Amino acid sequence: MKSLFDPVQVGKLRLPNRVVMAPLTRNRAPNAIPTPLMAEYYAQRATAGLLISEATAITHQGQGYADVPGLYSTEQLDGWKKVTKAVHEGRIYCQLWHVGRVSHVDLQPHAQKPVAPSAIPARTKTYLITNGTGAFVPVSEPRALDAEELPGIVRDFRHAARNAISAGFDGVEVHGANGYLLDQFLKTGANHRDDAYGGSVENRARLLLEVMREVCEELGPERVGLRLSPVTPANDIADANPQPLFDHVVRQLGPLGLAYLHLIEGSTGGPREVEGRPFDYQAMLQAWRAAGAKGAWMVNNGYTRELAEQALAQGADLVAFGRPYIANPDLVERLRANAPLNEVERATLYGGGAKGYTDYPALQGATA
Ligand code: 8OZ
Repeated sequence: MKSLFDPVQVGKLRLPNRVVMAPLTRNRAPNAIPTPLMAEYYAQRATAGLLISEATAITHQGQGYADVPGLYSTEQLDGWKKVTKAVHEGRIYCQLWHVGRVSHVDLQPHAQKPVAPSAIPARTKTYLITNGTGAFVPVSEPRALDAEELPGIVRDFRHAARNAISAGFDGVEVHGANGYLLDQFLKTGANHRDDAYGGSVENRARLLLEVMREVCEELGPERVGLRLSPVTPANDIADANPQPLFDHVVRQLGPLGLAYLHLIEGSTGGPREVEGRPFDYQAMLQAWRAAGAKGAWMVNNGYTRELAEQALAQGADLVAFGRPYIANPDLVERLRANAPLNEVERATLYGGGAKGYTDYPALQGATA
């Protein structure tokens, strides 16, 4: 029987346990530059088997929220170097992000329209900070990317992956989930293209697979993971028939040799079952394995210690915890001791400083 507290090999890394800190957007990087406070926050959580950074924009065009970090300037890389150094003996991957249509002209280069597979606005909000005050505002109307622009996007992912390694990360997780650019290409609700990147399942999966192949070529697949969310409604995303879509995606990914695949089960940060959107994750796992995948299967969304142990018994290798990690820097130690967890304070989730960020207490006497 696997336990959450067993060591496990993931790509190049030997993880001391199977507890993963999920990527968590916290909007505390003014001008997209990681700060010393962020270094302290990640270092506090470094007993996780693996830390995954908050979503990090691969380019200015990939930005969609105020004060989220980037990975495309020297200052940003210098900021990240302090984070990876502070994490020290911990292990940390960087999540590579292009938001696509989930953005606002105020956040885009030259106040241009955000880009998307098709010019279909998402009925969702983003987060802007104006004169120090944060607010959720509707996203801007996007423009459809020309096919000629897509090789540039693939290159941007590859370049950001290289930057992540130069900044001291152990690997990268490509953000293919939650209604952002790669998920927009995958799904019928956002992709109405009639070229080689729209229409059939094969065409809609093309951009994601091109990105994955390029990033694997750049770093070696043992330093690359991918996050997917087959049925989440996050950011107004939907697909008419997700099971065959993700079946195709994992069959194509199988031979690549990824370090891991990270699945958000159900609605991101919400119910694990989405009404009207049934999905068989076990079938997806079997299809990935049948295609030759040896990487780790990481599950996420609403896990408790008990649910996590059940998932491990059913074929999962790693369990990612999101909100519990915001409020519990020593989550591994608490889960191990079956100790109570601190509750998350909602008001301090996005933006601000140390309050609700680095001031959540560890267990009394714990050496986290
Ligand atoms: C919450 C707020 C803003 C962004 C995601 C990167 O859902 C995010 C995100 C979450 O993947």
